[in-house]
Amino acid sequence: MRTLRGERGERVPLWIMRQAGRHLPEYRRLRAAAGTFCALLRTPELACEATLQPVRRYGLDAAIVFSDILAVPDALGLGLEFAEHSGPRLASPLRDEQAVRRLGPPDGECLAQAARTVTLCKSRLPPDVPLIGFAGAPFTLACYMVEGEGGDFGRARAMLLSRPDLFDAVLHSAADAAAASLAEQARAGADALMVFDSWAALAPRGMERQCLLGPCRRLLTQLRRRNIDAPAIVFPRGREDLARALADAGYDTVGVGWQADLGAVCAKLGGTAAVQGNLDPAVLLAEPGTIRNEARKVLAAAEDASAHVFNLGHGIRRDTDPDMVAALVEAVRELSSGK
Ligand code: 1CP
Repeated sequence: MRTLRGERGERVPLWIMRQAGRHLPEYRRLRAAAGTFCALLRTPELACEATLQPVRRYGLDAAIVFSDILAVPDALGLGLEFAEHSGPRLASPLRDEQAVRRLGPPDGECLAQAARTVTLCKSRLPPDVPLIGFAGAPFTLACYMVEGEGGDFGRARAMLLSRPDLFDAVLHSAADAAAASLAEQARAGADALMVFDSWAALAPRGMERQCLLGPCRRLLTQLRRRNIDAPAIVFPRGREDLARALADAGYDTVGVGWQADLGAVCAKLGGTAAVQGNLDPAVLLAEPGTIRNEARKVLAAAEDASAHVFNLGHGIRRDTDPDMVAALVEAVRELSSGK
């Protein structure tokens, strides 16, 4: 928690994006027992168990609540479904003006689901392991809300260019709903909050203020206005050039994607925010010697940051061997102690 606020501690803390998920055999068993991904998400007892699994196995320094960024579009009435082979999708994407104009506030009961998982997790986590709540950033959420599913987001990009007024309305709705969800998670006990802008790189050049910075600022302003003071992490994957502007907007920590130059991002931040990241997830497919070397490089690149939370530069791959994750945890602990 101190690191997220920019203080260096006795070692560099570590957690892993998508640490709860398919690379873990115990997650695959839990998921099979739940029947569907949505059942797992919507049953606090099971979602709590998924949250705790990686913490138990690896002794990580933080837990992240088991939920999904698509829970917010679901709460906005777009209908989350999970197709076993193609992944999550929204049943009613926003394809025309009428659909956008019909958007209302998020369903409270829907948002309360993640909050109930948070409460349960907090009651079961060791007191020295903070819990991270999260939501999608407005742009990434808007892309899914218009498109309905992952891919190249062609329809979303077309709406953005042909009807910027409509896309703006989607961005506003996404920002407000994400802020409401994060506020609920914080009130339920989430210690830190993370905003995933996984598809930030799809925003057209010259439109970053409108698509990325403005909406991320709006989200954070709404949180702070609700008196939520938990540290906020933002992950502008592929647009790390915006790190300084996001720090100036008030984000405490900037997550850095694996393709970005971590040292250069730290230099640009000049101590205005802590950094999180950014080991290439593919490194975990290698052997412990390579993992240790690459971890050392990441730690060295972040040496000039005000503070550093070690993480991958995107989610862990499902074909990762848990023993290699354990090797990473051990390497980071050992290499960073004394920093
Ligand atoms: O069991 C399964 O098959 C489902 C796999 C899975 C999991 C484990 C999905 C589907 N979501 C999750 C959980 C999840 N998603 C968490 C909590 C667990 C943890 O991190 O340990 C988090 C933080 C997310 C965030 C998320 N969901 C993002 C942002 C981060 C990122 O990876 O870029 C995104 C883009 C999603 C959408 C999503 N959910 C699931 C999939 C396969 C996708 C990608 C969809 C697509 O674009 O096609």
